[in-house]
Amino acid sequence: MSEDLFLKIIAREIPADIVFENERVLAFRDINPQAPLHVLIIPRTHVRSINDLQPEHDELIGEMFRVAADIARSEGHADDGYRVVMNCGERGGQSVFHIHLHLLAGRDMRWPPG
Ligand code: DGP
Repeated sequence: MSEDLFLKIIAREIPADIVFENERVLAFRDINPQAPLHVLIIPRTHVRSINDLQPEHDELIGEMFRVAADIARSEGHADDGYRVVMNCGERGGQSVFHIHLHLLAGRDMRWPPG
């Protein structure tokens, strides 16, 4: 899968169902949803994976989690609960190399994850 896929969504070169955006982050519905609500929260700036995070990204990562919580709340899942996941690398299940936080809600989550 293209490394630049999510940059293309940010640039509106690929359509996406965007649920939230500001100057720093974008959130859109996953094309292959694994739960009734499945949204990806991404930074506008390109960071390849968790392995590439720098201290300058700390605030950005915090904002991504807060945006996930805001979306979960606005979609009615805050009280029932939900899961946020960030995959890293091939064995971690990462297929798009532009960091993204998965927000999954609307069903019971299993543990441990597969
Ligand atoms: P991961 O496997 O953690 O790298 O998650 C990548 C996710 O990106 C996966 O759940 C499917 C989603 N995805 C891939 N291509 C597209 C696309 O073109 N549009 C949207 N909305 N989601 C995509």
